[in-house]
Amino acid sequence: MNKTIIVSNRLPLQISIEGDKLNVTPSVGGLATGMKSVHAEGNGIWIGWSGITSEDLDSDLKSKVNAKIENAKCRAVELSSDDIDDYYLGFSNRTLWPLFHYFLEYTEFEKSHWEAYKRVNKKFAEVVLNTVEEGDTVWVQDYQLLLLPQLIKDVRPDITIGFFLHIPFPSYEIFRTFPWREELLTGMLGADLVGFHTYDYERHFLSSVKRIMRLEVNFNEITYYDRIIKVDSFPMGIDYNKFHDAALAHNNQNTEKSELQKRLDTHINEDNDKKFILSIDRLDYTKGIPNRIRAFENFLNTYPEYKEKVRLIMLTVPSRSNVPQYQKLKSETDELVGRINGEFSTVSWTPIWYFYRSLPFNNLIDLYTSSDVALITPVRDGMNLVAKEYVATRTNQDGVLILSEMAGAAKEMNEALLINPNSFEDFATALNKALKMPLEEQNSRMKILQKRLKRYDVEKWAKEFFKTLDETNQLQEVVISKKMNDKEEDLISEHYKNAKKRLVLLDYDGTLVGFKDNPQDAKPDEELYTILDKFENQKNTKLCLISGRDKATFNNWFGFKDYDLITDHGVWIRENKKWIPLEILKTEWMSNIKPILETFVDRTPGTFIEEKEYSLAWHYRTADPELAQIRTLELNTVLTSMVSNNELSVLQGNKVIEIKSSNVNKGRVTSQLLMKDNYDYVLVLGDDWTDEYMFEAAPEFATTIKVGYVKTKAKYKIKGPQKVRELLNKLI
Ligand code: GDG
Repeated sequence: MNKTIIVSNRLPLQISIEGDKLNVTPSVGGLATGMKSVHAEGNGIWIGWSGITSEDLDSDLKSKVNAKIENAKCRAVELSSDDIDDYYLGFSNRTLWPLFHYFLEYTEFEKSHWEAYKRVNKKFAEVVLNTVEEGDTVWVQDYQLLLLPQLIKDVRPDITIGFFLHIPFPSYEIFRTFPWREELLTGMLGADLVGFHTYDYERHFLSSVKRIMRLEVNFNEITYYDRIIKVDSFPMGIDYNKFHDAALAHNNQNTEKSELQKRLDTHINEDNDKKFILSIDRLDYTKGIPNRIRAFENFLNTYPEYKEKVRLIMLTVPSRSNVPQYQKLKSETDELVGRINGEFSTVSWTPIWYFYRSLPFNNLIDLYTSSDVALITPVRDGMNLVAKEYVATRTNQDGVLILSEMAGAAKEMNEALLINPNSFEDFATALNKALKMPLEEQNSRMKILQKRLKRYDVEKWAKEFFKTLDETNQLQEVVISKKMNDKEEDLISEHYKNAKKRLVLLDYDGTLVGFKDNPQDAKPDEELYTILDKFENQKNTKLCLISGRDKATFNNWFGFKDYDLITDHGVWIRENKKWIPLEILKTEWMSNIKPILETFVDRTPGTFIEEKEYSLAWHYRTADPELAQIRTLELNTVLTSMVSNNELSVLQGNKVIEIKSSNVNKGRVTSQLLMKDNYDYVLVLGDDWTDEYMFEAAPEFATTIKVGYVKTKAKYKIKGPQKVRELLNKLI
């Protein structure tokens, strides 16, 4: 039975060792809940680190721990304390975390940490590869494992892989500063579906893929050799019922009141006017804690009538306390709370109640249900589940959520009071508005928020992700339709060998050689000459290179060889070492078109004009891909209106627009060649849109092969120049 393998940095288990007693309890976090049904299904397995380093496990304890882990349908990746220091605390939390949250000043680019990150991702890959079987699906979670998808795909291309990033994906301008950016993107592109919380993260990722990897992106699909990778947003939800039901039980007093609740009640009962404002976060610099405290101070000064009336309850949960920035944040927070409490407190009122600890779930519910306002103001946050949990617990549909625009959650929680966390004014206005908001308005806002959260809960989130992953598989089938398989390759080779008279037509750029930034750099290499020479020496074989390149360049590269050459899309042919024009073409039009192309070059950095004898080409492969997309549309419109007299045509090639006489194309010249002899075997290879003319003109029995996995009239598709060379070698 096919299974789903979930992979995350940590296993969803808490393991504690006391003496010889081993305690293993399931984690209750959002991810663990979301995956519960996926994990429980069939023989689903969760792979991750147990939380105990290998140094702390002797072999006896290790087998006991592993047995418990296996029992919980999990499998452990063993990590040493060095791994944790360098991969987790180092690279994940001192490089990726600050960089992806736009804290460039905190980002360390430490080579040894990067090496550890690669090493540990490989350790995860090993365990996954030992676990995965045909037909399984792997779902990789979060920023600690960005390289894992490709490590799996390399070995098991047949396995479907999903990846979800829980933190923001930064804009290209931030991401480009990262020294190993290409490797990181390559790692992620091993997945068949890459998911983010919001559309903004999705578009930032696509923008980096376009600019750094220079890949074709069509809406939200990336073409990556023979694969299509889908990118989409899936805003993670919470276990709505768990929070809502806990709050109902709490409010109906089905459970005994906690000490904390009793204390809260004392204050609530003191005076109807007294209000609680709540914030809950891990103590992390992304959560905007110091700013929130300062903004609260400003609020009290702006609206002094709230003094002695409102309290800010701040629950900050200890996190990553061995990373220096977190230690600094802790002292800054302590100091700010101390100062403000010192400044405003009276004998009966302390403005900030500050808890630096983690509280049990029932206390969390006490806080959520007792607070009139939730003040969630991160400076950057992938999603923020606390905001959603607060809403879920408001069973009477009262209470107000103030939420930072910088949290992913803000995108789907429009009915909250959204603020810019850097604006003290926004804070003060929103707090005042929240504290004064009529119950009716609170209700109507809460109702809408709750409806959405209930519908799109964490289980739905996981389901939607899997549904899209399934669809990605179907997409894949369309792309790889016509992909040449080994059997077809053998058959082609057999036909070739048995043929009596052969015609071999080969396009050059993108077919025999890969693209270079500058077309003049895509020179033939020794290996290519050898292959072509061998073809030339085959009996009864006519080899012809057919290209849009100009005569001078081809003469320079192949002038001393015997093969036939066709250049300028079919304007010139060289047979028996003699160049003959196939067409007599006008060139007067060039002086009109060139200035137009020049204006496009001036306005589009990275583009240039190639002047050929009979055509003009505007190349844009090194330009900014988004700007190039706009400019190509513009240029096409301008040119089409100018060349409407049918004498000229505009060809859209691979990262090039070419204007040439309508009389010539590779198809016409292919037909002419075919008429010259009685061939019983025709092989045509090309990668570009202009090569489709050749495929069309080729006879029914011809073997036509498209290089690249895009729509084509050819019979087969193959991957790239390397694969072309392998095939040609096989024929000869
Ligand atoms: C990352 C992204 C994204 C907090 N204090 C206590 C406690 N919590 C629970 C909350 C909530 C969770 O921790 C915190 O989740 P967040 O989403 O707010 O934040 P991160 O930990 O930074 O998570 C974030 C998330 O991944 C999911 O994709 O939303 O943007 O940074 O569930 O309830 N739970 C208990 N005691 C506490 O004291 N029991």
